[in-house]
Amino acid sequence: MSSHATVKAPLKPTDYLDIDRLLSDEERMIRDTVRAWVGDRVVPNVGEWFEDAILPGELAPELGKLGLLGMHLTGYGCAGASATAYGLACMELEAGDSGVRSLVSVQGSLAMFAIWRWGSEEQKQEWLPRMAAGEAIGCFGLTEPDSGSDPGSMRTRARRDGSDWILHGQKMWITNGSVSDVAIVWASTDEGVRGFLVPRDTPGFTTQDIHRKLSLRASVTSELLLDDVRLPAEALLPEATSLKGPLSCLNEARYGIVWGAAGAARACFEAALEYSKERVQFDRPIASFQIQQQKLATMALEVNRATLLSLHLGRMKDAGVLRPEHVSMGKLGNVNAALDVARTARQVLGANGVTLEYPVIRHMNNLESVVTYEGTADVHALVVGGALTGIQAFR
Ligand code: TGC
Ligand code: FAD
Repeated sequence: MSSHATVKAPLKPTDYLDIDRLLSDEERMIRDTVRAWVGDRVVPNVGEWFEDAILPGELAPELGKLGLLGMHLTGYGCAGASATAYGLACMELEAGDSGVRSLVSVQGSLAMFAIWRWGSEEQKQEWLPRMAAGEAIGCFGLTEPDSGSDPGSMRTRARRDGSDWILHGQKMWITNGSVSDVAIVWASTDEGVRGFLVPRDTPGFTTQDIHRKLSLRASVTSELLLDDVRLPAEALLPEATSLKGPLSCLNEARYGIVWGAAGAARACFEAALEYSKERVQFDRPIASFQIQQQKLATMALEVNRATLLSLHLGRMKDAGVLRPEHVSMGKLGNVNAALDVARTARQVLGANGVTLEYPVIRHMNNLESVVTYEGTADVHALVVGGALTGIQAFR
């Protein structure tokens, strides 16, 4: 009886495998709320933001009101949502633009998570409620000009001076850097890698935006300069004492990217599907040519595969069994898949595909950052390879 009903049900091109039915009512409701907000606030405007290289500041309080900042954290004004719900939100945000998902990832999974997981009670009380509301913005400074994939080689130093700390160094490629009220800065010390909360107006701390990016343009990316910045003892994240501190935060943000990449891929596929049915050449819609149908079928497969992988990892995270090595496989697979989908979709759109009138080339360019930040595809392949073989190939 049910198989008969399944055969007759119309197949949804945008949810080919009916992944929707694997979600709870609450998860669907959260997903639809975020999708509606993205459709209203991001989709109509993001081409212009991308062109002008801006991300309006008013988005953060709106995202706060929606409960999306530090969404999967508990207490301190955070929504305490499941990992799967958080993932679904990231998918919808990145279907709009990777820059908007980045804002949410860096705020919730990197800056807020660092304080939530490794901070003192006072630090949590001071920062988390305002950050959850989008009234205060955070950034996460790990990368340096000479220290990217190998953050253990960082040169930024922190030394004790009485009960104070003195920080000196430079951080590079920092999302939200110049718009942040607080920077989480990771530094090498005599006691290992430690994290510090550096409020915006601290003397000796300045930022400089990175311009001329052709990717993730609707996102602020900055350099952080720390010139003998003096900080009180209370600025230290007391519980983080090694590289494990920042790397634990990356697990959270990478998990969101697994979902986000599936969202960007879906947006590109949908644009290509729609275009292929409308665009007529040789007196036929281009969707009627076999070679275009093959492209559409391959894109649909990749989008569905990426979404299922995200959901599987989400369920694992909610069950408490997700490991960093699993997240690496997800980020590696889904971002590479999204790049393939974006590049294919761009070709389906012909010349129109190179303009900002359509979302595809924006996603395609954004994904070049996504495949690089939070650990490059090479880094994640090596994490997976290490887990498979037991042989560490980084050095
Ligand atoms: P290794 O010796 O393996 O480990 C050092 C310590 O860290 C622990 N650890 C982890 N802990 C939690 N989660 C993980 N994923 C962890 N990986 C390692 C490890 O157990 C050890 O702990 P302990 O207690 O013994 O100290 O470290 P390594 O120096 O060999 O490096 C390993 C490697 C290459 C995987 C790591 O360094 C790495 O992930 N590199 C990539 C760097 C990266 O992803 N940077 C991202 C910067 S932030 C960013 O890009 C934000 S963009 C955001 C946006 O806009 O959306
Ligand atoms: P490198 O590490 O120099 O790598 C160059 C190439 O060498 C890559 O292809 C890499 O895969 C390869 N490679 C490196 N090591 C190995 C190896 N052992 N084996 C094989 N191949 C290897 N960082 C932050 O801390 N906070 C942020 O908020 C942040 N936001 C960012 C926003 C944007 C838009 C971008 C582009 C980057 C951001 N980053 C941020 C930095 C990002 O995390 C780094 O760019 C990334 O970790 C890679 O470092 P790298 O660029 O120095 O490349």
